[in-house]
Amino acid sequence: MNPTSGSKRKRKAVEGMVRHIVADATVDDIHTHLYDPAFKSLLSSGIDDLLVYHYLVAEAFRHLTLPYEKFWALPRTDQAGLIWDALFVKHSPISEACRGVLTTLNRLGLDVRKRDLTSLRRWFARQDARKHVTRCLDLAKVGRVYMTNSPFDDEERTVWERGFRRDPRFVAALRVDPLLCSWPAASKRLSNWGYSARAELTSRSLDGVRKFLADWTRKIDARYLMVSLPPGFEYPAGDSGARLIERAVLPHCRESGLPFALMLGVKRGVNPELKLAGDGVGRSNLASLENLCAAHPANRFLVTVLSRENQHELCVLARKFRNLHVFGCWWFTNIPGIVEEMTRMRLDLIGLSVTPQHSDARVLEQLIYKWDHSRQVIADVLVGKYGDLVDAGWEPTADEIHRDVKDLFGGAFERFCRGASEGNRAQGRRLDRKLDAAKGGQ
Ligand code: FIX
Ligand code: ZN
Repeated sequence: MNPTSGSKRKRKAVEGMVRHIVADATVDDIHTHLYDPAFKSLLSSGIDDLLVYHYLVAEAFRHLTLPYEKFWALPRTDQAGLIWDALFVKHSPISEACRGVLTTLNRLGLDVRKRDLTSLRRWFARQDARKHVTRCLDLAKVGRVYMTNSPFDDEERTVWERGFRRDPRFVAALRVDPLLCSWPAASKRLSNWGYSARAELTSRSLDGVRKFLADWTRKIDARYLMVSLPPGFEYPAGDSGARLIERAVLPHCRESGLPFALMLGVKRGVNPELKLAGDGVGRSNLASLENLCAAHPANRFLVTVLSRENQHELCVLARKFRNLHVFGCWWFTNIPGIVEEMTRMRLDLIGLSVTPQHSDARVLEQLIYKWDHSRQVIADVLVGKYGDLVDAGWEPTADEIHRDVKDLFGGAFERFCRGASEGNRAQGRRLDRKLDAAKGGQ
C-alpha cells in the first residue's frame, strides 16, 4: 500500500519531532570507565588519552611496524604521536573510533582541518579541569555517568578508603571480575583485607565474600554489581565463578536490592602484546543466561553481549524473562551499522523496555562523540518506527515521544533497577531462608 500524501506529510512532521526530541534529551550513561573528578588522574582526558584509546591502538598496529614492547616503552605523547601519524596523517580517519576523535574535537570548537597535534595539545592544557568536565557532560547531554568501580584496583581503592566528597553526577557500580574470574588470587587479597576467604569455597569463604560485597556496596553506594565474562561461561557449573555467583553474588544482590550486570562474550588477551587492545570476541552460550534468569526470578540481570551472532537470541530471552534488561551496543558492536541493526531488532522484539546504548567511554571527551553518533542512529531507527505507526493510522504525540525517549535514555533502566530493590527483596529473603535451610540439612 502506497502512503497517501497526507500520511507522507504526517510522517515528515513526526520525523521532525523525533529528531528534535532525541537530539535534546538528557541521557544517563549506564556504563563507562570514567571516574568522579575527585579521582584526579584516574579520570582520563585530553588529546593524548583520546589518541591512545585501546580501540585506536589496535587500529594503529595494522600500520605500525615497530615491536609492541618498543611502543609501550615510549612516553604517552610519543605513543599518541605515532597513532596520530598512522591513522590521521598517513591515512584518512574513516573508522568509527577515528571519526569519534574528529567529532569530539569539532564539537569542542577545535579546527580539525589543520591536522596540528601540537596546537590541539596546547588547547587541552589550557582547560580548567572541573569546568571541562561540565562542558563535556553538557555537550554530550549526559545527566548521570555510571562508573566502573573495582576495590581490586589499588589506586582506586585508596581513594575510596581515604574518602572524598562525591560529585552526584558520577554514580558507582561495583565491578567483581577478579572475584569471579580468578578466585584463588582474589581469595588471598580478601584474606589480606581481613575477610574469611580461602582458595576452597567453604561456607566461611562464601560468608567472607558476602561481607566483602556488602561492605563495598555500602562504601561506594553501588547501584549495581557487574562482571564481564568469557564466551565459555557456563551456568550452572561446578567452577568457582558459577558457585560464587550462585552462593554469594546473587544472594547479596537480593539482599541489597541491586541488579547484577553481565557483559558476555569477551575473550581476554587474544593478543597479550596489545595489552588492553588485545581482547577479542567470542559467541556466548546464552543457555547459561537462560538458566540464570529462570533459576533466580528474584534477581535482576542487566545484560549486554559482545558477539553480533548472540543479539537475536538475547532479545528472545528478554521476551521470556522480565528479570532481564538488555542494554548497550558494546565495544565491537558500537559501530553505526551494527548499532542500527541491533537497535531496530531490539525495538521490534522488545519495544521500549530496553536501554539501547551506553558509551563505555574511557576518556572524558569521548562522551561527546559516543553520544552524538548513537543519537543519530537511534533517531534514524525511531523515525522509521514512528513512521510505520503513522502509516497504520496511529499518530504519536510529542508527549508520547518524549516519554518513550526518556525511557530509552535511562528511564526504563531506572525502573528496572528500582524493581530490583522493591518487589524482589521480600521474595529474595524467602528464597534465601529456603537456601539456608537446605544448606543446614546437608
Ligand atoms: O569489560 C568491560 O567493561 C569492557 O568495556 C572493557 O574491558 C573494554 O576494554 C572496553 O573499554 C570496551 O569498550
Ligand atoms: Zn566497559
